[in-house]
Amino acid sequence: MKNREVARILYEVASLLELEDVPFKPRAYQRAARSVEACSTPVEELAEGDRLRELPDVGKAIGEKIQEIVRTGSLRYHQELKAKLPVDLFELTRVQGVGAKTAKQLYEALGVRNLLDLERAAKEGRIREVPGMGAKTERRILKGLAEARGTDRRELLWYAMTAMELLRRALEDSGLFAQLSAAGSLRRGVETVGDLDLLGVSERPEKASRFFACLPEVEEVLMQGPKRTSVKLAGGLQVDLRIVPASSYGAALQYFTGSKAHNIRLRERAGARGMKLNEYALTDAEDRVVAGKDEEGVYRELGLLWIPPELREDQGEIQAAERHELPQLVERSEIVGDLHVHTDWSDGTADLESMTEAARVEGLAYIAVTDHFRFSTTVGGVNTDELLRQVDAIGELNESSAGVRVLAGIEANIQRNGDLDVPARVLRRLDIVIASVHSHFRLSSAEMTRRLERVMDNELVDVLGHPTGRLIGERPPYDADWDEVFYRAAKTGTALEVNANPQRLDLGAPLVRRALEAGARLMLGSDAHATDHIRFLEIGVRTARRGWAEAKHVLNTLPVDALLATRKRGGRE
Ligand code: DGT
Ligand code: CA
Ligand code: CA
Ligand code: ZN
Repeated sequence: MKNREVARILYEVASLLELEDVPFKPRAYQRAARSVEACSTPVEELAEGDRLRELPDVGKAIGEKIQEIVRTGSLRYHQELKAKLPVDLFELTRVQGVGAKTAKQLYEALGVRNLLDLERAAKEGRIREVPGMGAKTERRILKGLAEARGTDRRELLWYAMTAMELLRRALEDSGLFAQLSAAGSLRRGVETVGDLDLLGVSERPEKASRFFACLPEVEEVLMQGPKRTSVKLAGGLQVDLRIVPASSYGAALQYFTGSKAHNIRLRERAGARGMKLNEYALTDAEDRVVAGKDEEGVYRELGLLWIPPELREDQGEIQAAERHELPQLVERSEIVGDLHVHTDWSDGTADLESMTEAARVEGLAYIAVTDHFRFSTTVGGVNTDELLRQVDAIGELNESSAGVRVLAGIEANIQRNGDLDVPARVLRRLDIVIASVHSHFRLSSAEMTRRLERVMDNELVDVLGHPTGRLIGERPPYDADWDEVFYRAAKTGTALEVNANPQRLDLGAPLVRRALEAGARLMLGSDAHATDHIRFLEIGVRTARRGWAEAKHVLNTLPVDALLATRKRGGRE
């Protein structure tokens, strides 16, 4: 264990004690943490030689705690304290403007547990609603978040979409725009977005662009004019608004949607046909406008079907459009169930009934409750008894409520050797089993591949959860031979998850495409830990579409009985 990780636990203990108003101790832990962090010798080495006391600010009591951490990988005292406040205090309090007290308040009011939750709450304007906080606190936190991760970070798709929605609604409500659309990477559904691109048509471009620059979300105006306005939002995200004549709207939308690689191919194609394509129009050899007011026209005049933005990456989509062989991409409305949902039986914030109700509001016909199975290093999670009680509770819920059907499931942990931590007799009682890697991330590619193959050989495993384990901008995928894994998934009939959590989107689009080529099937899961997370499904769908997925490739486009019949162990017993 690295000094930094030991220090992190000590820092958290300090914050938790501080919240409990324990005198003196918090500072003691803080100093010890700093001392561990600053020490160039690995604490493991010091602990081994019984030399921890050599560390400045580490006394007998804390020395023993460090021993425990080094020996067992965790600290019981820390876990006990954390049970009362299961949030990532270390991460949260690193954000300027968030102390332990604020973190606690945010957890109690909004269920904020980690940076992702904090970011979401801030960007969705929910922090200002918390009693005693207000818009100023929210702004400060947004600024702190932007600083905490440097200015050049790309925005996760979900937040970019949230910001775009706010802007678009405001602009539409102004009545100043005859047409308006998102363009750029956001329109293509890319998992991270560098800046937002908006395209509009207006009869009063001067007024429209001034209106845009004066929106309350805008923190800084970088450039303003009737054709182009660039601003920065409070969260640091840049937005470009371009206003074009109606006759050029389609050509401009095509151009500013990109991708650049797709546009280059398209321009080449125009050239080869004696035409010219730019952001104003498609013109013929005599400079006559052939198309420009809508996108369909541009593609049509180039001899192509209209290409969905998600495919515009120069990955064969132009050839497919030419041969009328574009995929029938899966749509959000075709997703009838969410197969990855957590409740407060494990680390979710909402109870079974609330999650079910949220699914109903989202128009779903069924959900699978797949809480975490308890294992030593995570807080929360159901054990065998609780899981069986949950199965009964789900049975009762299904009896009493017509409407959303609830499947009993689990998100089991894949152990290092590819076994699950849940006994098979318990798994047999469940409708659906997701198996996920939550530990031992750093195996060799060969060992990880074998591990995943072995778990998919298990006939009780229906889905491999967030298959690569990546966290966008934070943790790379673990090493494995993915084509081997996909091949085994296809062979064993194990579905691969497209986890729709904004920071996961795992499998990502390129791997989705390879998985489909190997013949594997997908499962879309929101991995919801709160009621409004079910809406993440939207970006799961966007990711699947970018991987050329059709409805027939996605399990949860099936009605529930057909879905259950696809399992290796067959339909309902
Ligand atoms: P981003 O913002 O980094 O997530 O990615 P995009 O794709 O939104 O890129 P952005 O905002 O720089 O430009 C928007 C679109 O405008 C881009 O997808 C294609 C088009 N575009 C921008 N610059 C060029 C260029 O130099 N050549 C061509 N062909 N297209 C461009
Ligand atoms: Ca952009
Ligand atoms: Ca841009
Ligand atoms: Zn999960």
